[in-house]
Amino acid sequence: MSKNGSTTKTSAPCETCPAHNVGNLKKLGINMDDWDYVVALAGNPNTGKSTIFNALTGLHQHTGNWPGKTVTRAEGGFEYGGSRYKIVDLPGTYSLLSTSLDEEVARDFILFGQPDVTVIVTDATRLERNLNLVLQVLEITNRAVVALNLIDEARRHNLTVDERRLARDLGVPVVPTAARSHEGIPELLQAIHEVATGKVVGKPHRIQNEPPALKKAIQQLVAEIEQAFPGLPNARWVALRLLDGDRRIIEAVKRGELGDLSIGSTERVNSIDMPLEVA
Ligand SMILES: Nc1nc2c(ncn2[C@@H]2O[C@H](COP(=O)(O)OP(=O)(O)OP(=O)(O)O)[C@@H](O)[C@H]2O)c(=O)[nH]1
Ligand SMILES: [Mg+2]
Repeated sequence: MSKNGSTTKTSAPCETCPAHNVGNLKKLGINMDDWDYVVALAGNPNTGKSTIFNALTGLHQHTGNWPGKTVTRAEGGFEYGGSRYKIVDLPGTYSLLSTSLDEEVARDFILFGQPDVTVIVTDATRLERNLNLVLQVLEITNRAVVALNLIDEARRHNLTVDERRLARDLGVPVVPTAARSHEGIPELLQAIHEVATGKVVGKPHRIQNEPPALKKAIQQLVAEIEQAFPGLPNARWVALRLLDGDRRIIEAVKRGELGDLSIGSTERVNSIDMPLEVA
């Protein structure tokens, strides 16, 4: 039985030991011309995404104890277990259905940036609220890891989270972390590596029993969307949003812009919050 509940693990025990591999972390700062995998850091505002980003890259993204510090996406790199990773720090978002500009940057990248692994950083002291976004992200990808961050704060408030049970229920790895003191970072790195390389395959629970009429409508729309936008990931998600009347997605389809949504957020990257120094 793996620590990741219902996930499947096939590697030898020694390779999966975080202590064995942590010395392999090489912080690459902004030097990442080529990479093997892209990792997105998603999560509600103020959950410690930029703190994790800094711990992994050696960069100095702005952090602070108020929501909304990161307003554009920032990129950095690290090397681990023989692979080069590009990691993207995103603005906080409560929902993939959000409409504010900051939140759009995050949403567009998660949906259309095609990250190899999405790390969903949660606040262990406010888990219930944070699970909304976790469940939405797990609707669109099984290549995810949940970081149960601020676990030190949770302990301080005498809150305990059964991370094994949570991993089993969600169907993806869950790693407790206290990013500010680097607690759990080796385990998080290992989980990212295992998902990126396919050693661990997530099996999120998804709603299966849609009413027949909805199922048919989704099938029809997915076929049309895939024809209009070949290679688009998450055509099913787009179909659901269209059926839901999501104005931005309707506009994007009408204008033939769907495939460009992730490019749009790249263009929004400006100098406001870009990483500057390597530690
Ligand atoms: N006690 C404790 N504090 C943490 C931890 N991780 C981050 N922090 C603090 O929490 C605050 C928010 O951290 P950030 O990394 O800026 O959070 P963020 O998710 O990037 O925030 P946004 O960009 O606004 O979405 C900062 O004051 C961090 O020092 C942790 O594990 N434990
Ligand atoms: Mg941030």
